[in-house]
Amino acid sequence: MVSFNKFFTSVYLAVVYATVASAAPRPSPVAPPSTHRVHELGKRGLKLVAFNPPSAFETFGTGIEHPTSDSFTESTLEESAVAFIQDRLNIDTSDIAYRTGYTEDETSHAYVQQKHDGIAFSNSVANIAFKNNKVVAFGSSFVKPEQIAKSTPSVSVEAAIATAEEALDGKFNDVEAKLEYVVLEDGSAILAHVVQIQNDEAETFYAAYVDAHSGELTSVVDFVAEATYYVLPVTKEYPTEGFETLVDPQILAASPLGWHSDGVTNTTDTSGNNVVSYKSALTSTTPQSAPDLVFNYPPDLTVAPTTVGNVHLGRVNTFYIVNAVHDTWYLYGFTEASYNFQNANFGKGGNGNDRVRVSTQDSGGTNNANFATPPDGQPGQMRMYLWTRTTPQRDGDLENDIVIHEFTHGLSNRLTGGGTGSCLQTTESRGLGEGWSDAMADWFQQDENLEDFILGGWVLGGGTNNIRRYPYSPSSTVNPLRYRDVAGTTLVHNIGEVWANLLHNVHIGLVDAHGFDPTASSNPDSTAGNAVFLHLFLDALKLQPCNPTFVTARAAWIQADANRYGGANRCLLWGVFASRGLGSGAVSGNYTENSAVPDDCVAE
Ligand SMILES: *[C@@H]1O[C@H](CO)[C@@H](O)[C@H](O)[C@H]1NC(C)=O
Ligand SMILES: *[C@@H]1O[C@H](CO)[C@@H](O)[C@H](O)[C@H]1NC(C)=O
Ligand SMILES: [Ca+2]
Ligand SMILES: [Zn+2]
Repeated sequence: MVSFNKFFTSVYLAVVYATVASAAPRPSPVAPPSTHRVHELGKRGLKLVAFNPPSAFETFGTGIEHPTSDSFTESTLEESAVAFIQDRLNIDTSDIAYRTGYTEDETSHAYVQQKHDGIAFSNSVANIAFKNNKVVAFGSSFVKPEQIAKSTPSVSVEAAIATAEEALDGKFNDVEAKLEYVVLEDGSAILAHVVQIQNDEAETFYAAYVDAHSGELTSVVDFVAEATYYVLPVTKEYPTEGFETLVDPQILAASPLGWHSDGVTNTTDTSGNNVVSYKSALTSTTPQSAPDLVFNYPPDLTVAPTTVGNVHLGRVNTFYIVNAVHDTWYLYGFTEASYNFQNANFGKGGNGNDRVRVSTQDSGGTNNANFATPPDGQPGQMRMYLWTRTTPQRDGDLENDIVIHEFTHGLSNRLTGGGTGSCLQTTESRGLGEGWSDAMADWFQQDENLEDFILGGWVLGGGTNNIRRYPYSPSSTVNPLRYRDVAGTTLVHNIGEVWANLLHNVHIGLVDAHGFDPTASSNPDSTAGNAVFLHLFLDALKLQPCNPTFVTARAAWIQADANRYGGANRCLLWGVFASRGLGSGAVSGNYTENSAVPDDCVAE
């Protein structure tokens, strides 16, 4: 966490320097991949890389003073925003165009564009938040272009439209064309005619940017969204944290045809290549609420989960979570070849026809959930139940940690022993299985603060309610569980708690060492501690033997680190395991504790 913040600050400073330094030469901007999107366009497969300058972002806690702090209430939002940017970036007010803004919950948000000769920049923007007359946040991709094109076009708008129609295989839709500046990756700003091009048959709809001096198509904005879901984002645990509208959350590297196609059949409901979410019968899915894969079923948590809208929401949320988790795991190595759950495998190995079936609000039980993992090639079966501790009852389908816990049984059972679904059968290994499931739910819902983690709090009524005996925590006061506590119990969840808490602490150790990356779930190349953790998690499952023990599961983590990171985290891992009695002399079978680490890991 510490190192990530440092990194972030230095990036910000570098960007601000580039912005305010006037004549001084600067290196060409090194654009991270997130500033690019490659579009494949039209019938000719034309490829265009759209560039968006990196956005610097600063937050200021309770806020900082700004030029109109003292007169904020008499100033318009536009005046305050323009004055702040003018002061902060040291640029002329004529280069700043206020676009829009609003005030909500005592916070005012202003959205601004860069401008030159009265013409706005399309991809150079800023946003400012004011609270209590102070600035609390500032984001900016403003640039100081090295070259800027003349503001009078030398190519006609008609010629620009013809170029765009040809390249994008569509028709100009008569929405008035406009002139805008566009910043390119080389630091220059071109003048562009912006025209909208549509093709209803091919379902394409673009804003095309045609250089108003050279006549070339330089960039596009793609308006077509593949799908929209109103759900609880996978990074949140409880419905009380707020549902959100997510547009195109699928990761194409993991689900190449999106979430609603297996290459043969395309769907418009909560069934797809990775999962089908249904109620009572496999065919009883939730349809899109509007065309083009919009799934918008807002919750009403004041009425029973079994009311129609809430049933829909349960299916949509589990459909989304299983897909999102499928995609993240895929990037970290749970693929067709390593026996994952998909109907079509696109020729990439493994057995197909085994997408996950999620039975939502299943009537077979209450106050629980489960997941059955048959061998690769047969569908995984998740059953989610209603919880009866509250009035109205609560639906486990809406509590993401429970859904992720269950799906992780599929991960651990398929990766251990090579897809048989038969290698977590002993009491100890089933206990470890519960531990992986809790630890995975914990991983998805952490941010850089790595707080103590409670499982199943909301379905039990919220507050400090916890399905487990203790929160997961590095503190031995909050969570005293140690390796020796495995002795004498055959309760798999109690055994799992020991393992999950060890992994919680491994996660903290890795993030302390390597920082936290909030994009890790879609970025397996990240070197941050949370990404390292997930790699080791999956790698170790693949390495460990059939029916592992704490001792062999520990050895698999250490080997996974040797394989992937050359043992860079070996002593860190030993240190965490030893801290709770799973040191190098710990004994399997009778659970005798030991706090030793290998000699080369002994601190000086
Ligand atoms: C089905 O969906 C895929 C992926 O979005 C798309 O490429 C394909 O054209 C669609 N097929 C039909 C018949 O609509
Ligand atoms: C645990 O097992 C080990 C190895 O078999 C043995 O040496 C040790 O005495 C045992 N400890 C206890 C407390 O039973
Ligand atoms: Ca499979
Ligand atoms: Zn479980």
